[in-house]
Amino acid sequence: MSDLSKEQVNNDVLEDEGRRKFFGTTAVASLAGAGLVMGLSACKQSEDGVAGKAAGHLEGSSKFEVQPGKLDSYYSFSSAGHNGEMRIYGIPSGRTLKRIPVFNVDPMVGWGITNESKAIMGTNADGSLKYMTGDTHHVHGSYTDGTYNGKYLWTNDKLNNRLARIRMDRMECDAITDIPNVQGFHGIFPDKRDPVDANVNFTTRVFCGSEFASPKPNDGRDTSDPTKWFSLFTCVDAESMEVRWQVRINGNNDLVATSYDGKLAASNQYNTENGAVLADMMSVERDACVFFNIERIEAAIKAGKSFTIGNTKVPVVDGTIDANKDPKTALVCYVPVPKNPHGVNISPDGKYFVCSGKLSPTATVIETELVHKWFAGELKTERDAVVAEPEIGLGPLHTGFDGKGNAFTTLFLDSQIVKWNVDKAIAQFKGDKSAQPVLDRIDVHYQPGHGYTSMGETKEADGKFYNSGNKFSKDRFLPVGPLHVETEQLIDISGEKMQLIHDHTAYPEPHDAIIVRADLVKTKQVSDMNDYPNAVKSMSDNRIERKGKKVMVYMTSQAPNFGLSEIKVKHGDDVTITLTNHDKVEDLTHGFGIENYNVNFIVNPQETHSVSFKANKAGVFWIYCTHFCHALHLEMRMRFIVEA
Ligand code: RUQ
Ligand code: CUA
Ligand code: CA
Repeated sequence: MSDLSKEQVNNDVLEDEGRRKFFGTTAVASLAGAGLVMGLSACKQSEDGVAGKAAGHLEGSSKFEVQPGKLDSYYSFSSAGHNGEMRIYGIPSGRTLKRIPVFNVDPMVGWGITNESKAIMGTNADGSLKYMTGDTHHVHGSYTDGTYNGKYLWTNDKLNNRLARIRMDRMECDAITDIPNVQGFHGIFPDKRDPVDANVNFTTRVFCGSEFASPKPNDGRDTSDPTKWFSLFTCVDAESMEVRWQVRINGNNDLVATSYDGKLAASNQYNTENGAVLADMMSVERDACVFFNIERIEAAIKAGKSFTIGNTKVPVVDGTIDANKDPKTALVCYVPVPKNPHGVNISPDGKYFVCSGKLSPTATVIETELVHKWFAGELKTERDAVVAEPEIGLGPLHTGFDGKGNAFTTLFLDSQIVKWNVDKAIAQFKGDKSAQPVLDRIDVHYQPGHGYTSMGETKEADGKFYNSGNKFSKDRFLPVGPLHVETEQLIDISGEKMQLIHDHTAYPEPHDAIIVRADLVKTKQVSDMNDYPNAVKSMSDNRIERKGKKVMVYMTSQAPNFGLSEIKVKHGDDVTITLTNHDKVEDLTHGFGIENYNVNFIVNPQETHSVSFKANKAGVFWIYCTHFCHALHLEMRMRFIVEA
């Protein structure tokens, strides 16, 4: 540990005995144990004259109370980490509205249990799920002309390297795509413009970064030679969800952001060293923010300047540094930023990308226009695209914007959110000594990872709310055993000073989220029976068909009845049950569970779902409605009889 960082640790402890001791030392010590603190330089908070407020004050919070019967004004769509799902919260209340199963199995709705959901998730030849788990970190919505159009959400699976799409009208996953030849698929960002714009000659895409280099193809070759491993940046078609192309890069991709003009995608890199072990990944002072010139990449692919990997058909272009020395033809621009940066976010006016230092107490501001100039050959070095690098605090990670020129960055080590002004940072970088970019700090509890503002990733950023997604909750809630709940803290950013509104809980372990104005989201509250090709459309269609050992059961539900009173099969039969809910009333969902058969799913009004399983136990097994639907809900049951 360097002397500076020791001093910082001591300061942390002295400044505010109780609280800072609690997290400050543990966090810095754990990083120090990993040798990480070496890269940190001290950031004296007194220098900018802005001290963190002791939080816990709830001034102004009642102003944001969502009273009984009133609705939230925003949706927050959140990832769920290694729980594998996506979640919806109401903002400002922080109430959980829905958990959308995506890469995980969820008996609440039968995700991973019904044939329809298994088809989306992907199955092996024997019908079992290919994967039952995932790790979602990033959620982004589809755009038209720089703001959300309410059509789709996407999220990544870092664990099994898949991109999932959620239909926003139903808030259900409708497609999952495997990203080939990558590992550690992390950041995603869609285009911010829509192909319906006649001036734009592309279809909407989703850009995907991957962190971990791996052998190509990863079939057992080169396992002991990491110099041959590399990472890929991937483009997926937003509509077809097919993988369109990939770019071979030096180093890794972490988070992803896109420009507002549809021309650039950016990704921060913490491992330009291509290190396979920790010490190597921290060996250089500067890593990079890499910019992908989408137009040139697509032109190169059109011109056939691509290769493929193994049996994969996806065209791959070469975006390595050596192959992109001439800016005028380069596909990729590597802008150096200090050190192991994390997070890349673009300001709502589209002018600046901000990359946080993580191991440097700085945020780096890169001007979009100057990146374009580099590609035009009009800039001396890549680093000349950097227009500011303010010192903002320790462990900066993610940045949100208020649309009024201010940035809000999470400081993991300082357990603070810092508000800083982009123009002032630029003036300071130019040499104006009077410019003080840091405007305010607020303590959060504890160690924030992600932070995001209301509409902050759109040109309609409204500067109302900031949500701090904290990584440690420690003492903020009733203890519930060793696995702690996470804290999310909502902050009012409408005034000069940030004000804590409230803490709300999040089941582990969300990462990034977006906050979307409620009027942009139009859901369908009742399904259309015609959207289900296997619907059992008439009550008189309730029947059981047999073909050899295959038994097909077609059934309806209407409160408080199932369309059949029993299903009789033989031991060893392959049974498929298709159930259509004929209830039309909003909220009238039925469940379908078979005792001791591990079958459990729901049908919302007018929906059809099916399950297939082997009747591998003889006997009488009650089928009952699992979802409360009617005064006679308990009576809504039937028999599954398996003859020996
Ligand atoms: S990345 S802190 Cu996906 Cu920051 Cu989570
Ligand atoms: Cu149908 Cu409960
Ligand atoms: Ca590094």
